[in-house]
Amino acid sequence: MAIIKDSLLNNGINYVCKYYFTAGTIHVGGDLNTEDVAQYSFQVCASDGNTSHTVCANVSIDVIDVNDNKPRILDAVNGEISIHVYENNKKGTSLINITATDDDCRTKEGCEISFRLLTGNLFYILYFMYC
Ligand SMILES: [Ca+2]
Ligand SMILES: [Ca+2]
Repeated sequence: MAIIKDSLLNNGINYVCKYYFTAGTIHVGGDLNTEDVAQYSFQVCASDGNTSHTVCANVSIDVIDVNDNKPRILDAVNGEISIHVYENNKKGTSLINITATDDDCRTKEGCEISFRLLTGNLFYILYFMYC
């Protein structure tokens, strides 16, 4: 707490006013990443200078997730998936399930990852998966 004394002249009477700073602002002091730490808890205490005049409050800060990570395809090795299939497989034969995950999906329900083929028209993907 800091006290600033100031003089005011009001109708010829000189007043000495004291301004008491009674607020403190909590700021972010580092990088926040909900994938690492989703909640912080600590105490903030206020004191008037007398050691027996201290009051504290528990502070809880929830870090809200944002979609800041790319999904990862778990079946890929160095970005590639290689499979071998027989030539006589019929149309509609399932070849491989591709599994992906996303670090943003750790705490969210309903986080979905969609799949699509960027090239070719011989193969197709039937559905997308939820993580
Ligand atoms: Ca993501
Ligand atoms: Ca995130």
